[in-house]
Order: sequence, then C-alpha cells, then structure tokens
Amino acid sequence: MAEKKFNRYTITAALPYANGPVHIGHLAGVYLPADIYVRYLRAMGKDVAFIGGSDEHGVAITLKAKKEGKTPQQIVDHYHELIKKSFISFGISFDIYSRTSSLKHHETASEYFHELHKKGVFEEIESQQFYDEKADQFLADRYIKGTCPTCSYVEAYGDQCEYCGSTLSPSELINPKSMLSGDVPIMKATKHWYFPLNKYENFLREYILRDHKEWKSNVSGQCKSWLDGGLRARPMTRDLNWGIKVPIKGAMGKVLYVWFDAPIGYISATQEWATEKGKNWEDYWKKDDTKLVHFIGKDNIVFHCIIFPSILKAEGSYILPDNVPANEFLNLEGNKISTSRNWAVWLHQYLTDFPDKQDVLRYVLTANAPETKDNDFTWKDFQTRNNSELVAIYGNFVNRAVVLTHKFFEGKVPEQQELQKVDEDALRALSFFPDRISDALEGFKFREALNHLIDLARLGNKYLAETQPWKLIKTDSERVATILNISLQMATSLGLLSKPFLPNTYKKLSKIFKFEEMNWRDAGCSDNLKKGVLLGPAVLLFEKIEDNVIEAQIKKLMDTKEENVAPAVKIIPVKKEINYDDFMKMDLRVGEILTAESVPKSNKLLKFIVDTGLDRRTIVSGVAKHFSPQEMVGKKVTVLLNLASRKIMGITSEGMILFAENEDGSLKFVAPDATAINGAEIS
Ligand code: B3M
Ligand code: ZN
Repeated sequence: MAEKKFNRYTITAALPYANGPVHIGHLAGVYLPADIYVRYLRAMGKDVAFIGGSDEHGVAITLKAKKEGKTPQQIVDHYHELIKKSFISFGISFDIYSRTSSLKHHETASEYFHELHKKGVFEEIESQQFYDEKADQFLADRYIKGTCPTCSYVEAYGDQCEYCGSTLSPSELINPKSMLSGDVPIMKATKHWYFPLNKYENFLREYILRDHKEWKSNVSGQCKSWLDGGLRARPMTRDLNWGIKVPIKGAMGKVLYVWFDAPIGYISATQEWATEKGKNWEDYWKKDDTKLVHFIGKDNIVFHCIIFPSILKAEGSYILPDNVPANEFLNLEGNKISTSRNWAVWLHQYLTDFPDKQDVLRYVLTANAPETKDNDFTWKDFQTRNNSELVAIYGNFVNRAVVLTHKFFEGKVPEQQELQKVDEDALRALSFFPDRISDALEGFKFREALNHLIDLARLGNKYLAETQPWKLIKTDSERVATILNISLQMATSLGLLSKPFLPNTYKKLSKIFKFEEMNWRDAGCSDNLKKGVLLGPAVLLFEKIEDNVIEAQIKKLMDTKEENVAPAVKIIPVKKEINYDDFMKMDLRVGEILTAESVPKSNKLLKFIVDTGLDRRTIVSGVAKHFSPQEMVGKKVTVLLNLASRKIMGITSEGMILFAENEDGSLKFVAPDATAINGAEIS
C-alpha cells in the first residue's frame, strides 16, 4: 500500500484514573512518548491536536472514595488537579487536559450511546449478578473479595488476583465476600446493554491484521490472541451510582461502563478544545486525511485496539486509530510499580527532590523506555545516565564550544574558513541527523531516536578532541575560527533536535544560540548560526548527581518496603486434610549436623552425619546449590527419622533434614532452638 499522506494529527494519551497521583511508570509508558511525538510533529509544522484528560468514572474511583471516606467527586477533584499539575511541570504539552466528569463529556458520551441504541446496536441481556442485600446494591467485580482458586491468596479481587496475577471472575472466588458489608453476596437478575463484539471479528481482523501490519508486534500479538480466543458480547452498562446515567428508559440506577465512556472522552475533549480555538472538531475525528494515534500502556490494548474501534465502526462516521503504539511496563528497582503499596517514584515528589531536573527524568525514562519489553528503573542507572551521558557528553560538548568562543572570540560566532577533511566529515555526519531521528520517531522508536541525539553530542566531542582548538589558538587563529564555527553549528543542531525530548534544555540553548523556531530538516544544515552572532553566556545545562543523593532515594524506597511487609512466601494451597494419627506417624526429632561433605560426581547432593540423639546416621540431601558443607557443620536441624531408607548415588540415606523454601527458591533451615537437646521429639 502506498504511504498515506496525512494533513492533520489527533494524538491521544490514555486518560489516567483520577484516583491517585501519577508516577514514573505513567510518564515512561505513555505521556513522554506521546509528548515527544507531538513536539516532533509540531516542529515539522504539522497540524496537531494533543488530547488528554482524567478518567473520573468507574469502580477505581468509587473504591478509593469509600476507602478515604470521601465522595467520588471529592476524590476526582483532588487528583485531577494534582495530575494536571504534574503533567504541566514535566512539559507534557497537551492542547487540552480535560476530565470525564465534565458536563460536555456527559453529554457527548450519552449522545453516543443513545445513537448506537437507536441504531439497534446493543443487545439487552438479563443475567445473574452478585448482589449485596444489606447494602442494597449490585456488586462490581472489584467489590468482591475472596480466596484465589489458583494460589489460595485470601484477598483476591473478583476480577483479578493481585498476588498471582490470574484473571478471575467473581464466581470463581472461594468464599466470596462483599466489600461493602462483608456479607456473602447473593445472585440476583439484572439487565444490561451489551455490545456484540463477536459481530466485529471480521472487521477487526482486516483492520488490524491485514491493514495495519506496521503496528508494534507486542500490540498486534495481543490483538491476535484476543481474536483467536473468540470475541464475546460485552456489557456497556453497569449497576453503579457513579458515572454517566444510561440515557434510555428502563435503565434507572445504571451508568455507562467506564470503558465505554472513557475513550469517548478523547472526542469530547477535542470538541471542548475546538470550541475554544475556533476549530472544527470533526476535522480531527471524521476526515480521512487525519491520523489518529493512541498512546497507551499494554493493559489498555484490548480497549483501544478492539473495543473502541468497533464502537467507532458501529457509529460509522469516525476514522479509526491509525496506530496504537502501546508500551510495556516500567518496574522500579526490580519490583512492579504499585500505587497501593506505595512502590513508585511519584512525579510531584520527584519535583520536590529534584527541582528543575525535569529533563533529566525525561531523558532517563526515554533512554530506558519499556518499548518492547518490561524494563527496570533504578536510581543507579538514573545517576549514571545523568553523569556519564547528559553531563559528560551532552553538557560537556555544548559547554566547551560556547566557553571557547567566549574566550577566543569575545562570544561572537567566528567565520568558517577553508575546510579540511575532518571538518567536511563532521558536517556531512551532521547532515544525516534530522532524518535519522525523524525515521525513528515516526516508527515510534523513541529510545533509538534519543540515542541518535546523544550520538550527535558524541560526534561534537569527537570533533573537538580531533581538532584541539585550544592548542592551536596561539599559532593559527583562522583554523580555530573554523573549528569553533563548526562546533557551534553542531551544538545549535543538537539544541534544535533536542526540542521534542528535552524542552527545557532546548529553551536554554535557544538563549545561548539565539535561534528561532526552525524547520526540523534545517537542523542538519552547516550554517544555521550566522557569523558575528553574539552568543549568550554559557549556562550549566546538567550537573553531576552525587552518590548521597541517590542513596537517599534508595533508602526512601527501602523504608517503604519495610512498611509494607509484602507476602514473603508464595501462598501454596493447603494440602488435603489428614487426621491426628497421620501426623503422629512421623517421627520428628531435633538433630545436629556433625559432618558434611559433597558427594563425588554430584553437584546437587551433600552427605551428612547427623547426631539424632539415638544414633549417628547418614543422610543425603539435595542442597549443595544452597549451602557449602562448611556452613552446615554444627547446625541444629529438624530430622524426620522414620522415613524409609533410600540409596542415593550408592549412599544409603536414613531420614530427612527439613528445610523451608522461600519464594525465590532459596532454602532455609527449620532450626530448633540451640538449647533443644539432640533426640528431643518434635510434636
Ligand atoms: N483510565 C485505565 C488506566 O489508567 C484508564 C485509561 C482510559 S483511556 C481511555 O490504565
Ligand atoms: Zn492468586
């Protein structure tokens, strides 16, 4: 297919739930790539609408309100402001940041639903749902807790076990309980309006698998497995008292499903923005030459690639998402980021701890973005990237070029004289950068794009190291003029091309080099900076981050970890019941390891002589990967004495030493108190 030409761009970033502040995972996964893309498009002179807002409906909000003893409205008012402020501080350059509790959105979503209803799109289906009699309310899946059938975790939610990650339905929970009253819920019939997703399978296969082969493989892969798994009709209404009222007869006490209204939030926010700016919103949603791109995290793929496009298709007059470059997840210091366990770096806190260092975080999160797989954020990596890339490469290059010009030419851009090969090579290399970065950005490869950018600074450093103008100044000032002119051209290009990634740094450089808005492609030219221009003073672009600063951040996280003693062992389902006699059949005793040695030709086995109080016997055990023989000697242990003897690698083993296995697979002694006497019975 010939590449399509687009005259307009509608770029959306997932609407975060307004039930908590935003953290680095949000920024890395969604908002930074979206912002970089948008800033790039604007630099290319494109017509862009960058749409965002808070998602203020759904159970995520009502649960938080209940937990804090507040109304849902109070919760969303608070977090909407906090989130919006964080985004502004990090330079996420939305054209509008709206919210789904707005009147405009209620009207738009309501009309949309009504329209589909009129067209006969929905199927009305009655089904049995969990109901809390005491609270007189139907229960959303998240309002039911019980024991996970997979891992026996007792606090699993009706839709998901947060411990083992299984997706559940409330009817699968063992001992389900309502979170409203604590009672066991009953089943009660209720009617809902279902969207027949199953009817859209062919459309979706063509749209995704045939027409959009360019989508990221993590996205199309997930879509394909949804499609292959078979699509079912999904209810688009809920029994809940917070949300957008279902605008039809017979739907009292029901609201639109949050995943029905939230993506329509993109449309209503566009309408709001268009009205403010005197534009026509329909251009951005209904014209074929508009490119619609949704930036989201991987947990939102099904909603944006399967459900929302089908809902748009059902209405009929909208364009479809042209791409959905979803990212994977960012972890933090080896653990999943978790709002409820406070395992996160919150953006508003980062700003307090690192004022004016937004670009550093933008840089690190982009360099390490979870584009194709989950990635880990560590404070050490943050420090390294700051110190050895931003300071040592980027800042160092710009600083040298500017400082030398001030020193040798009173800050005025000197004139290029005759070029040598090294200069021509440098300028030729420079000319490729705008296209190279463009290509990466247009393919949603943000890490690669940023790599190219830092390579440009590397090129500058290499050029200075090769030409060494500071040595030539006494003998050949014309040559120095040429070298510095070229260095300054490179630094200017670096500044211009930094605009999408590092907006604050871009601003600082624009003051030094006095550049104006400029077409992206011109950033590869060798004469952007005219001779004689008086440079602004050199300013500190990036500064070294010391170890103690990083250690303080790590300590903060470790303190959180202690506060939240997360379940340390995997909860293994309880084994089948036994009676007392079964238990009494085991002869468990206190023992002591007298000698320990490895078993020849085995890297798993250790051979022990154990004092059981009754005798000294040989026990062979598969623990060589966990302990050295030396550390075992003298240990008090729990021994099962009456286990039938077995021959293991030619050695007769008489009994078993007991160990506990931690979640990470490491073994620990089940050690009796040191004062327990060998041979004492354990019961
Ligand atoms: N609020 C889910 C989330 O924050 C949801 C995204 C809505 S995008 C229309 O992960
Ligand atoms: Zn589980």
